[in-house]
Amino acid sequence: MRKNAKALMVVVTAAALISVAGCGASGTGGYGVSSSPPSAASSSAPQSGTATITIKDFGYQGPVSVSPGAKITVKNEDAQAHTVTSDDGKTFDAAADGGGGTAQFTAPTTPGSYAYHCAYHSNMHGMLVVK
Ligand SMILES: [Cu+2]
Repeated sequence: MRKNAKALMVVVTAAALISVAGCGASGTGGYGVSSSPPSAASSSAPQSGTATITIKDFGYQGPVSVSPGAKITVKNEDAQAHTVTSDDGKTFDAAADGGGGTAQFTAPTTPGSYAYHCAYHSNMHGMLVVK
């Protein structure tokens, strides 16, 4: 009897872990504690918390929209250094060296449209949409 109780706890703990790990994907729900434990958990869930803005030829390329608080990587494929600087100058500011340099910043947690520019090249503009 003790063995059974312990086994049940293991199953419940595993189910809890899986439901936490899969919070980004809309699950089918209904694990329930039955004779068959959840198995073959899908490992193909996309990471919605990250995004990449690529800079090339003095222009920003994607993403148009990200989720709140997403970790955004800036990848600079130009030879010159560029930045992704919010137009208000304080929400985010990331500088990436030329020649493949990268930088990271965290997207705002408040949904909205955030215009940004390059601090070095005033003709470079982009828009980050958080939703
Ligand atoms: Cu620039």
